[in-house]
Amino acid sequence: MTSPLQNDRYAYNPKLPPVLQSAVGNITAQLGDATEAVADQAGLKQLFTLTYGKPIATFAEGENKDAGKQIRVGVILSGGQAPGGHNVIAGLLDGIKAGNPESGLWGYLGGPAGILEDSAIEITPRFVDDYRNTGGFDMIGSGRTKIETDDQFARVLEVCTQRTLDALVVIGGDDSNTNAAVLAEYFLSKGSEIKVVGVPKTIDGDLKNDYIETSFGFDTATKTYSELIGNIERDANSAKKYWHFIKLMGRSASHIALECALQTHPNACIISEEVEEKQLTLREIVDQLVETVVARSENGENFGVVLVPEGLIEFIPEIKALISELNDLLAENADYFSTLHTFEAQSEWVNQKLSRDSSYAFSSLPNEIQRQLLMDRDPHGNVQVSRIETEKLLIEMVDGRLKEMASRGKFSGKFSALQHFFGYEGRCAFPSNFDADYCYSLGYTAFLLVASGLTGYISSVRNLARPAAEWVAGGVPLTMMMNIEQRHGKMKPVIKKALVELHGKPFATFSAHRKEWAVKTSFRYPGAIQYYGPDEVCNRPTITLDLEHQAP
Ligand code: FBP
Repeated sequence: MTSPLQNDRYAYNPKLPPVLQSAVGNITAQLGDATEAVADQAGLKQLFTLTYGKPIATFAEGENKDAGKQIRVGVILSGGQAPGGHNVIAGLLDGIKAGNPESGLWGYLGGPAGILEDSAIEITPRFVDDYRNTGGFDMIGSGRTKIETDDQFARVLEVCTQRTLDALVVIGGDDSNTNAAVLAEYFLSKGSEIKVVGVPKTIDGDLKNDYIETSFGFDTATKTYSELIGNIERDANSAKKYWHFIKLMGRSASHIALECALQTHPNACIISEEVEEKQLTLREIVDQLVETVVARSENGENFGVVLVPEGLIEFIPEIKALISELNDLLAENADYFSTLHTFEAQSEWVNQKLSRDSSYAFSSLPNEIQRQLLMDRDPHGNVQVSRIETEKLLIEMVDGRLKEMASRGKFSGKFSALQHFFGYEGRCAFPSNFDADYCYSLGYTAFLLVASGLTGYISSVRNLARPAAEWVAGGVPLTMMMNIEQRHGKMKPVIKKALVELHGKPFATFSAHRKEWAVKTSFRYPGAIQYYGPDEVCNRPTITLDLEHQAP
């Protein structure tokens, strides 16, 4: 049973960059100069002998003789859900069919694992119509299986060859697009002509650079969280009795928390990148929060809102060192650790094995957080930060400090705190008009990259802070976005994660206002995402995008 909004959104026509409105046979890729990777150029050149240094592609009007060829394309959704994924597939399919109605698209089920298992369905226009402009990845599902061994690469090539695919489109974040780059190189090295094209997805917003201005899903997710935060702020300002500590998704970068802070003007928002830069200890972070609570209480305001990025815990120096030691320890001793059945036995063993500093840091954490740090790792051996209740940890520590101050007569206010975690609430929302338009354009562009014979590229739609009528479509060679980093003890080529730039305009804007927002109630209420109505209400990009790309 579909909802009225769902029915209405099926009929929404995404706005496209002007060049994509021409017939596909009249859209050609203009290629620029050879490119270089953002760092470690020599090493990357050796690893990607066939795909390194390709030029940036920009689509313009001009004859494309190959656009009408009959082709077969495979597509996967990889990693966490992000609003607009269905529209990428819709745009891709519509492009493919505009090229040649006999061409076909196959969706691998459940993410990268679907390719390894060769589990796919044909995506037809009739099938896609039930998903246009709606959230979720349920059309074909997603997953976090990583394709990284030689056997897996060989298997992917085997499956794609057996299905006689001409191209594979990987919709994912930095890790998945790194995989796409490696696959493109691998296919060529094996003499295969199957093209690999990536699409930038992640609500976290950390897959971006000059050519990928934002990853899709960030717009809708942050607008959804900002609506919820604004509602909570209004409740806090009405009841005047609670402090709300709100953790926001974003496993590494704090872009989501920063954007939500710019939208809602909370009393505090911790930015992990700043914590790392200034090497702030947990104690210092708590001190800053305590200062804000005390200052507001002196104004008679025993309420407020604090935003906490999900990844914070890994940026606090002493906890970062602790987590890294724990990850290695648990990976190296997985079998033995699994024989320890009680938390007491586990923590005793861990405490003996950790370095002195890390053992101290571990012991100073509340039991519940210790337990969460010892929980199951993700498939890559990392602690699952979204399951660590950092917001609760901060509440407990702030509460402890205030009680201690109260006992010395230094605090006479009240501190009653509630915790929230906003993550899954925003990942499958109906895409905003921005994400609906952007994603459809990204999918259509992915087809054009394939139809232009390009491989090892990521679909790119630029000039996004301007109306869609001024957007520019093209492709960026994936190797250009890579560097070499140490991952699990090995040096690996990876796409560089874009963390919050402390010299960038979004952070500078926040930083210029945060002192005032801390003490004076300055809440801003963004309200729900609007799909119909005036442009400034329905088609505004995020403040982050606006600030990063507005004219100097
Ligand atoms: P991606 O990086 O795959 O886009 O996922 C991001 C994210 O939403 C993070 O913000 C969060 O930490 C994580 O997914 C949660 O993962 P899971 O869906 O596996 O619980």
